[in-house]
Amino acid sequence: MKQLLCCALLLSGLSSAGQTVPAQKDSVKVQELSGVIVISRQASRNKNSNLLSTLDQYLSSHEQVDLIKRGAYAWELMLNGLSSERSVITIDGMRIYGACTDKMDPVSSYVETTNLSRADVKNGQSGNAHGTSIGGSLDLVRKKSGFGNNRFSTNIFSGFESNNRQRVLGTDLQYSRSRWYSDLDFTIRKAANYRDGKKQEISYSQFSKFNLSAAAGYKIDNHSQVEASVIYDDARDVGYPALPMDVSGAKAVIASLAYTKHHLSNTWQEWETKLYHNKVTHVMDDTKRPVVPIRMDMPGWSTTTGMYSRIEGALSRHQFKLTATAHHNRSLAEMTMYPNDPAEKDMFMLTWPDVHTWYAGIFAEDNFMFHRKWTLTGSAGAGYQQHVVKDESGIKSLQIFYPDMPSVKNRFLKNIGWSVQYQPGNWRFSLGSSYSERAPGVSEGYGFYLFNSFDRFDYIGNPGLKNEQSFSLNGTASYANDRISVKGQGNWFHIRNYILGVPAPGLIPMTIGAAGIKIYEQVPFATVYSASLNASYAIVSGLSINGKAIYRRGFTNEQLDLPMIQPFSYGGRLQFSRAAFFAEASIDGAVKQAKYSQLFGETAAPAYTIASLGGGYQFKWKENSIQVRVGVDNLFNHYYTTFADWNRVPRMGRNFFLNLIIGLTEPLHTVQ
Ligand SMILES: [Cu+2]
Repeated sequence: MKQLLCCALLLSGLSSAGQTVPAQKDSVKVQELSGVIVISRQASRNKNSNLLSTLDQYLSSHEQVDLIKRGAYAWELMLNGLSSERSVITIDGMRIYGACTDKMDPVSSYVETTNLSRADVKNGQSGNAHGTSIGGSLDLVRKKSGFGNNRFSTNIFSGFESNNRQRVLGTDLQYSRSRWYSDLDFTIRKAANYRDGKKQEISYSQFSKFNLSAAAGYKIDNHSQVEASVIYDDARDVGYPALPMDVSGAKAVIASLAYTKHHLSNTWQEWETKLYHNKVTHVMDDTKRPVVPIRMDMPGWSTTTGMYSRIEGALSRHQFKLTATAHHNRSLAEMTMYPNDPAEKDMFMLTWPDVHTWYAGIFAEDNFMFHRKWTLTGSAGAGYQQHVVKDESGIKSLQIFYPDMPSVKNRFLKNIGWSVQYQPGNWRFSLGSSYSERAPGVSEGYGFYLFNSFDRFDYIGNPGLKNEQSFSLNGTASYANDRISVKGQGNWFHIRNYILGVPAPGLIPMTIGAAGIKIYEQVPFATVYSASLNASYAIVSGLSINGKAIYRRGFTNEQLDLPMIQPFSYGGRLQFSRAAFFAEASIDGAVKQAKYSQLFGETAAPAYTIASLGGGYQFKWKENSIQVRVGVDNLFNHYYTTFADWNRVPRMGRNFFLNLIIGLTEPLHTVQ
């Protein structure tokens, strides 16, 4: 044990300093409208029976989250049915831009469940604190052991999944003293190809990943602290069966330094300032594909440096929060084509022509409890954004399409929203509306011949796009008592100047076999709405049943259906727990997709229902424990594909899983 401890201290010394936010700050203070997805394995509110499943699987449990799959790894997160450019995904408030022109590396692919305690979901305009978004925000909140626990603890975990022979191995170490703490964890995952419900092997669905995370905090005095953290994530040999290319390497280094001060005055309670830097490298190629019309290499790089400063306070019946944020990103991606005929020249071009994004913004929110049962929440923000294309040849290439294109584009982005909550007895109602704007993303503005394998078009960015503007409405109604809880939720987005790829006849695509070229244009408006219902009932002590239903719909002003919109989906779960024992049976399914986008190459995703079982037991002695979890997903080996499967690649067939988690805790003497 002592040796382990020394090793932990040594390794955690790699990153100095730290932070004093109370250990697991699960408070949901000014976040009344948000949802929380519990990820920490230690938390009793963790409802996932496969504790060692990927982060994507955890996130998919939330009603507002959809995940687009291009393979078994790095699913693309959508909030409220809106595509990923329309929301902001952060890690502890840090902005990270993916380095892939094909969305193969969402921000969530650079962390591990071991690093995280929870994910905070905010809807629509309320998610504007760390950048402009219209769909909402999802912040992946890291785990911190915090100060003053005076203990050393470690978890050693190992998991296996039968279908793709996924092996998971890792450990986390937590050391907590009154003045400092350190956390260190690493996880290795390695999976082979998976098999679908017809036992067919899905080629190029393998992946392997190594993730290391370290954080340390130092308490300067009773009311201030510093914290440093670093994440290193290295995925290799990642296959994307739904795409024509794979990833030989996706690497990210994410570092931050934060300073927090508490109790500045009776009004101002907490002030946090963080500086961060991250670098993402994405190497995409088709070397593993036996037959291709032309060999291609498509690497991409993204570097982001930024900061935010957030202050929270309370005064009489008000609770408020102010966030100032700024960042700079550089995105560069290139493509080299190697013709099969050696006499022909290689072709090279920039698909992201060294695009620099500067952003600075402020966001303020206030909760006003104007009556015992009534609360009014208001928030507003503004941001300034500049896009600069630095590469001369990149500008010249885009000027073929836009002769007057300037290399610099400035935008001013605004948002405002309010909501009112009413809580009579066991009931709770909320109603709100908001307005927000977003700037086009790097691909939408400056992408150059980006092949989309769903509709088989090459996409060209449009630097002259206007800001998208969203008007939204949201409402919830819920009831909870000791045995029953029911929650209904709905939201509606009316998005003006909606950005969409529109075919440009007459232009010739670059990709061999492509159907044509699409240019990002704006349609007058699009409408997207969602509704969900969640209910649970405690039958007897320890036995409960839970059900959920979700529906979304999205269409343009011409009534053209938007792509990747979830059809009516449902789920049911029967759970039993007594002392250290736990078991559950569940079903998940969807009806046949009736609304889909033929223009995007979609076909109707068929109906499906799958069943799963899970169970576990936790042995405890003193403060130590051994946790065993077993289960089977897709019990009846059903062959299925959903609306979120890129090119309708079938999902995994029957899959058994086994988790073994050993937790050891050593109390430390209180002497410093
Ligand atoms: Cu890629």
